[in-house]
Amino acid sequence: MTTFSAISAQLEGQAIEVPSWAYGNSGTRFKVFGSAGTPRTVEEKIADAAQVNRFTGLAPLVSLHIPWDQVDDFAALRRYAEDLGIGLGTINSNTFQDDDYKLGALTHTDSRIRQKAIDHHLRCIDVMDQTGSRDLKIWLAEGTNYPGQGDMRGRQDRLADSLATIYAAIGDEQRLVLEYKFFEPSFYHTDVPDWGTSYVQVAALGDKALVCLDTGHHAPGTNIEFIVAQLLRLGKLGSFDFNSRFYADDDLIVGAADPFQLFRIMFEVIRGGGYGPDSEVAFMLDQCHNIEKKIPGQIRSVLNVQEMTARALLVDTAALTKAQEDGDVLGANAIFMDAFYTDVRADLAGWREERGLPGDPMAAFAASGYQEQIEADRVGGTQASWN
Ligand code: PSV
Ligand code: MN
Repeated sequence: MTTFSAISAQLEGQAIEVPSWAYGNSGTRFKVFGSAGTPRTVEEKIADAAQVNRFTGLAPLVSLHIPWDQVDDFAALRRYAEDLGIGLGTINSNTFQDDDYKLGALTHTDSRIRQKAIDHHLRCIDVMDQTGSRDLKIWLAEGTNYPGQGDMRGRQDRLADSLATIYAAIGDEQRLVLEYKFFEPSFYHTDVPDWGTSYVQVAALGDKALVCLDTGHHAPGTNIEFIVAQLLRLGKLGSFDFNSRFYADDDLIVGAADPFQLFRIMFEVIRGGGYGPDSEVAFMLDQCHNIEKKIPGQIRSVLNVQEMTARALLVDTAALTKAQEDGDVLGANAIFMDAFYTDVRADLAGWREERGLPGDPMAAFAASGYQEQIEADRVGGTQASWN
């Protein structure tokens, strides 16, 4: 099997973008719990995100959601983030919390509402120009609840028209990534339910339009790594929203529910050229920390991605290819599993220490006093939340 020292250089430069909303309060439809130290402002969210990078060296960008993270001066917000050693990343549009969009936004039959949703995306592109963000991420909560409620075909056509108008405003260095989700909040049909629909829509737009794969947005049992392989093969994998799930869109810590799935995904990412300095695939977290502390939750998450990346890099691909070509079914499987079962935690701790990072970022954050400080300082105001 490949050794850790043979792959350690490939861990250099790994970047996992963190979502601003992970630091705010979140919950289920039953309850959103408040917690001490939760940010009240966008700046406080960014300050918390900077801690994740400080202790891991893995999270140089924080992604914003508009309007959750609306501020008057995005250029100033960018400077604020840069002073803390991080940048502003993907801009997420939000067309799921306005009464006008109850029956659709980019797909609505009413051209006034469609235009309002398009204008929101154009404003997001203005924000990107100020923040220096590369990606506009679009997730649409659109669809229908009852058979016959809407014209599914007409909605697809209106979606294509609306996306084309938005795409025309995307700058040369910018990209549009279209996320899919198989259900929720619409339950009969969703307008962008799967990677195929996202692919069809972005392929019609052009090279700067790509698919965003949220790991939580698939039916149980879906072979997500196959989708990764296919999208990379087509040159259309733009970005990931990483999280993990037991049932549906649980938004739990990536790698927590099924680390083997994360390993398999990272193996296909590497296999397909989606990892490393020559790849433009963006790796982002899309998570909520409903009951655990949020900054340690994010630190744990980026470490899980790094750990499964290291294990995926350990696969002896030459031996694997030979076993596959020889028809050695169990031999090939054993080569794959050997890498997955390799404990790389001590090696990664040493790798971090060599780079001036704490060997155990979770422990170092806990010892830093930052959590106690924000819990003492952030009294009063309104805690950030998803509504
Ligand atoms: C929708 O479930 C989603 O995955 C989209 O990425 C949103 O931007 C995010 O969650 C936050 O609501
Ligand atoms: Mn997502």
